[in-house]
Amino acid sequence: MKCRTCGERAAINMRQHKLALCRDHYLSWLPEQTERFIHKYAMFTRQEQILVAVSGGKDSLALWDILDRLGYRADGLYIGLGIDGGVGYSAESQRRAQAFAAGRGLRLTVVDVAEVEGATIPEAASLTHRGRDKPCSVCGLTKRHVMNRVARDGGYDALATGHNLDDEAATLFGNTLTWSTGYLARQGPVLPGADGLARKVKPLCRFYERETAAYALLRGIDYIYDECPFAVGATSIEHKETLNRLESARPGAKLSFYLSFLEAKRRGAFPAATVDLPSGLHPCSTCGQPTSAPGSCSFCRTWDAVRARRAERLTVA
Ligand code: Q46
Ligand code: ZN
Ligand code: ZN
Repeated sequence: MKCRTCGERAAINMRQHKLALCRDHYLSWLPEQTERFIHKYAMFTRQEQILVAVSGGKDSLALWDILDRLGYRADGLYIGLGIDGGVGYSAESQRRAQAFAAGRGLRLTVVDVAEVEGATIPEAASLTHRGRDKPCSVCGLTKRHVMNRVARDGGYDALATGHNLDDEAATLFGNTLTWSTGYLARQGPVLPGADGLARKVKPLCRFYERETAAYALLRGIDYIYDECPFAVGATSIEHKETLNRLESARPGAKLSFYLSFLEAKRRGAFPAATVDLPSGLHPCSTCGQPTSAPGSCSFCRTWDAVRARRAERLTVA
């Protein structure tokens, strides 16, 4: 297989795009496409300040690399969750994120959840009813809160995450199976900011996971290969497997599923009335972030309960 641009040996063959490229042309193709999507979906401009949520994995580091190369003003945010899983998951991913930032002279904010809130994510999960063995619910709630807080306090215009097409198609598939119209109405490359919440953008949402992985590898980015140990058995992974079977029978199926959804949305398939946010939001009485719950937001209530149980345990011990 030869590169379509220069005729050299291709490093990647993208059957779904009927396109094969050599290393160098692939490394310029992917950022060019990202730039196209940033404009197409009006994600942000070069004058705006972007906060990239980096996990130390391939997608978020590839995204930060691309935005920096394209000349966007992008800082990073790493959230230390305190997850070990026998592989030192959090410590290793933080090391990768910090080395990446240091190597390129980029600014990275690190928020260590245990330091700020008083417990790691797995500890917090074991101390609340929000999933004892599976900390994903506390984790998701905490990450969203921290991202919003850092974006607001730092005056960032947009919060960018490294979600790829496989992630988006799996979320879309899950929401379609349950016809969660509220979630479907809010899913897309851009979620506009409102009431003190930063605009959320996903510049890599049209790239297959293997495309972002190939970019990170060919670019020589040192990222953490391990998934979070708690991701095992997640329904999103089952959905990804189902979609992968579809994709191998019909290359391009995943992309077409996602793009047809965006087109249906553009034509009004999910009217604004189905969006439960942002109407009815008010500032949390404790942290000031927008919430629909009366009084404190669920982040503050959850972490207050974690700290109270932790204190009780320490007293008993
Ligand atoms: S939610 Fe769950 Fe992820 Fe948090 S605990 Fe790990 S798998 S990192 S996206
Ligand atoms: Zn080439
Ligand atoms: Zn709050």
